[in-house]
Amino acid sequence: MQITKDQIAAANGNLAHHDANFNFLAENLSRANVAVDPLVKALADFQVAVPSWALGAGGTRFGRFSFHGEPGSLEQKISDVGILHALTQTAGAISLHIPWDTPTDYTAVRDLAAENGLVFDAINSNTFQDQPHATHSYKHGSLANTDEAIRAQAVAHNLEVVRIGEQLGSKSLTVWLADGTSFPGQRSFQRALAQTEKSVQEIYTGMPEDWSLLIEYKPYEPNFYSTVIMDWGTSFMLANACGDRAYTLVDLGHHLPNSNIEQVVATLMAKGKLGGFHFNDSKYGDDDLTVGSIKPYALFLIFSELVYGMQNNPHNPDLAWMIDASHNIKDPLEDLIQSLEAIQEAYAKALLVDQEALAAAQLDHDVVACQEILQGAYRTDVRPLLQRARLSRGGALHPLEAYRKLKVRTGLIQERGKHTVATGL
Ligand SMILES: [Mn+2]
Repeated sequence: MQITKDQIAAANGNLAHHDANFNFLAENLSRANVAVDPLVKALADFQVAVPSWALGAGGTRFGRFSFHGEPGSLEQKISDVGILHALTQTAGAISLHIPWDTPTDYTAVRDLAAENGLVFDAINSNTFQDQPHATHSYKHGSLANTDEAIRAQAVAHNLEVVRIGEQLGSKSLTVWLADGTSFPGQRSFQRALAQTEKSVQEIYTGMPEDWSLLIEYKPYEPNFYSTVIMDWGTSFMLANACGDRAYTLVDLGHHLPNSNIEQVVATLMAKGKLGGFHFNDSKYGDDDLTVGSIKPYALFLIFSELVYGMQNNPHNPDLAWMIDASHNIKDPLEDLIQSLEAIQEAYAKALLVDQEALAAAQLDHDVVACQEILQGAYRTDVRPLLQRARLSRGGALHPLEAYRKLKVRTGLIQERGKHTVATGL
């Protein structure tokens, strides 16, 4: 199923109301000396990857509830991202997980992505579960395993993922390592770290020279006593041990409660080592909830540091942006539309922060003014800017409304039937 620009234009209807809202905001912003056109362009250019695993029903360790029209193949997942991109014009990339979504026909997959205006972003390996026909089990770890043969198998898998990514035009590999322990004394922290460092170095050395390695961290889960790559510092250290094209990847849900993620972002960008970013939201842990659904102000503060870094740290690479969320109750496409909107909203508000005034207030030790500057930007209703950016690319004025008006889910159910899909999750 594909959505055409004509269908979207029809769903948009009369734009007079939007024009009035946009002009009102533009007038207010220009009074504050903010140029509106560059803002709209920055928003229109901002693209976030959707991972192949976000299109199906996720689940918890208690169960998984399938839904009608759920994509069963990689091709159907690409087509779902195509629908998202057609409506929002901000989901122009897909991030594959191997082996869950290993292509069988590369030409067909590449063509289908191109047809939908999508590129392949960072590709993800999986050594957190055993693969069919694998010689060794990862029950006691993969890249950090005490057994050299098991580590070698995990390194070889990562390099195989790189080979797959090369055929699709990906340029980076994301490694998230589940290795860790659930009980004190189970393993030597120092040996596990040393073995992990050696393994990631082997992966890094085996990658093509124009590829980047993104190292993700997470404090706990699936192991509950220790995780080998538990925090940004460990990831940063491992990236440095690999080389210039190895970076830290920040996942919003991979922090202990109340961590100052905006400061983590600032520190990494100052050192040119922030390579990737995973969006989601959480109340307690790695909840993988809709972006901006719980802590939108924290998201804005994080985005403010991202924008500051993008403007002031030219040695930091372009980031691989991705939504890393799971959908247990909502229609994943509707949830992803909400997430994309929240990301764009936080980005737009961060772009509105008057960096010069903020720097001056900081130098004056005017704490109150600093807060006013940030909150002034945060309180601005930027939605007309987002709408204008989408419209400039042929997207929907109101993506969620258009999705429902065009009866997308009904169309997908008609196309795919009411079957239940089993996934690796
Ligand atoms: Mn992640």
